[in-house]
Amino acid sequence: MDSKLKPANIKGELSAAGLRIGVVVSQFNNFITDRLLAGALDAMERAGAAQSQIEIARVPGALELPIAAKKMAQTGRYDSIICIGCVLRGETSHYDVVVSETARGVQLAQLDTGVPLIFCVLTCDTLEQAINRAGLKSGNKGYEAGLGAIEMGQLMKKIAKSAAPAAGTATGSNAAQPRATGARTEVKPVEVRRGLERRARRH
Ligand code: INI
Repeated sequence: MDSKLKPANIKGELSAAGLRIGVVVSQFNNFITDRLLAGALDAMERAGAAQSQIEIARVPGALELPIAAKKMAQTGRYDSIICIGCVLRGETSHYDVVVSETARGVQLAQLDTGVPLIFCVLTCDTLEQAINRAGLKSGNKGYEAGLGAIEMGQLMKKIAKSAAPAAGTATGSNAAQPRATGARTEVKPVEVRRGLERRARRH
């Protein structure tokens, strides 16, 4: 039976208005990553982005994407960040490590900082497969990532806005919390020392 409930839907528009987007691009396999970057820029331009709204950082390889993206996210300057890379099985015996650590690092960084990190890392067996995903048969994954960055950037703004109470109405545990800075709560060295001392006294 269909429900009569019609809850509000929150969706990010495909408009770059008011957004700042970061892009981190791996130079390894740059024959592919340059094409992915071109696809992402094309999508953002079509969504109305101006050059001044986009900043690009270059890293040596896919494994360096997470730390650079996290550093960019922690500045608080970006609404979303695209991570572009290409890992080819044929070129490395540690393919699985590069792929899984890159994906894990990007996921951790976005959850840590609260800034959407769009994962645009091709993981292919052959160069031909990568070429097909960077502008030929299977479209351009960079283009999809560009749209994803715009949509997520706008969605996060909307969610933040809908969660913020009107002036003077903040109440209880649902009151809006200060915006996350992206920094993890650090345990101060002195607190660690005191904790250890307390434990030592108990034994
Ligand atoms: N980096 C990639 O982006 N793609 C690859 O296919 C790749 N291979 O084949 O090894 C690769 N390795 C480099 C790695 O990402 C780091 O840059 C390097 O290990 C230094 O930390």
